[in-house]
Amino acid sequence: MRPSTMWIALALLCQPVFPVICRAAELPNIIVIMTDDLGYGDVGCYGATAVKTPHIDSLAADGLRFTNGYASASTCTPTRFSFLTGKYAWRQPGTGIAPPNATAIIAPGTVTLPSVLKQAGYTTGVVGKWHLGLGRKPAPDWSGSLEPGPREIGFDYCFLMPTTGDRVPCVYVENHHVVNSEPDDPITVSNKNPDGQPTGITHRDTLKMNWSHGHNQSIVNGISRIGFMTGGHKARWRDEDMADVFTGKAIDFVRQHRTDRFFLFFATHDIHVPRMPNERFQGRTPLGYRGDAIEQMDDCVGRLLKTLDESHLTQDTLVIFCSDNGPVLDDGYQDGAVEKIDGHKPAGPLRGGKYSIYEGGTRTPLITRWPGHIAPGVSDKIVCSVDFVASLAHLVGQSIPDEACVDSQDVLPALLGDAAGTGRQELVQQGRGLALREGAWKLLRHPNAKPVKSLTYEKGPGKFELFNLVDDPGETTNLLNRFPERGEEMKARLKALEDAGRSVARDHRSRHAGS
Ligand SMILES: [Ca+2]
Repeated sequence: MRPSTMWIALALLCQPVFPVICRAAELPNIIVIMTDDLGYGDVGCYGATAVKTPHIDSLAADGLRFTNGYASASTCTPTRFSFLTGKYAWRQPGTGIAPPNATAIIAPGTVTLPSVLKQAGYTTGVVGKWHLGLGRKPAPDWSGSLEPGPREIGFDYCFLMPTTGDRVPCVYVENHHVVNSEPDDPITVSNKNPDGQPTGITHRDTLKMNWSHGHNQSIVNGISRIGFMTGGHKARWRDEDMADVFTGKAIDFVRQHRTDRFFLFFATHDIHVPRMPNERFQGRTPLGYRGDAIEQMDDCVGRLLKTLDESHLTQDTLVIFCSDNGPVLDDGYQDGAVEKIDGHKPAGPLRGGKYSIYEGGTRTPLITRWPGHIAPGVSDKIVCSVDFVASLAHLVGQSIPDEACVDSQDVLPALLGDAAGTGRQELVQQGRGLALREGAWKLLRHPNAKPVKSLTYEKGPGKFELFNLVDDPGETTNLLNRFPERGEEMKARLKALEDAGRSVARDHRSRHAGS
């Protein structure tokens, strides 16, 4: 069969099921850029003026910018868990913010975004922040093999920071091993000082960046962290180089696989604390290191996009840009973020931020770009990173078993801006408590826990609140007393979604997608 005949036959064959892919001669490469703690109002195309983000703005200008794009939770680990597994993290114990010695949270064999894409013939890689645990219980073997990890859930390649920059171990991991690990300088990680080493408390006056709360144990690169580490002296990172290291690895991955079909999950550490941008970015913005880290992150995005251009892959690559949760200013270090805020609104018009169940916690920048397939514009459709598994499975023509990815809805038409794409009709959001969004309406169910001192967390006025997000995007007016019936209906619906153990219908994955 001649190639052209083959494509026509293939197109006819798959037309009723996969109308999207049949518009393309080949499936696209896929890059998901997930930034860290970047708020709805933190980039230019979402209204920021105190920082310049030309590369992210260009993605939005050439692609689709969502005004109702969500992370599934307002902290790192649960959002990343949901993104990869298509399952709300609150359904699975042990998916809270992972400590330094967390072992692998996603069990080998779990159906994940990379495993689905790998099945479709993609070469898959993850570069950047992991924060989903590595190795087996009782604790990772930092001087040995860190198995299982990303490679056991569908990634062919990984280059990681194991948790986050504010906690030990401060080393990179490539595939199953710490980079530059030496047998005669073994790495240990613990929550007690094992050798009387200097800490952020005993040697506070030596720190290059002071801590504000917590973050006062082992000192690495002049910054004190959460947890204690020993050994691995040649393996320890320099924070100022981290963005360049990750971007270099991401670029290498694209170049190495330019002739393959690839999926890259590029998880920047910026703009999580400790914000310690490279010297060439320090002082660039009036917002202090938090703003400088935003511009550094934008530069990294630009370098990755430039690599696509140089490799002639821009037309053949679907790029999705998102954040893992909303913004926070003082998250444990005194880096000037609070003092230099000067009118910048990290969450834009939204209330709350990281840790919060208000919109600022989970509604974040979300942009899709695929030249020739996504018409540039702005979408108000509700989509969430928990949906990427089912949506991208649809794109590449893979089915997902009924028992897997139980909260991932196929919103592919909305992600591509198709006129028929209606996005989600309802979404459960996770912060301190849960919330249910149904169209314009949002019910918040606060925990009974005591308020936590935080710049972004506010205890609600009662256990429940009800807002109309179209009329009141800033969640200022609780309508529970005015619309008690709606409140009761949504309380019952939230409870039903919890009890059902899934939110996507068993028999037809796309039925609720409004696709
Ligand atoms: Ca985060």
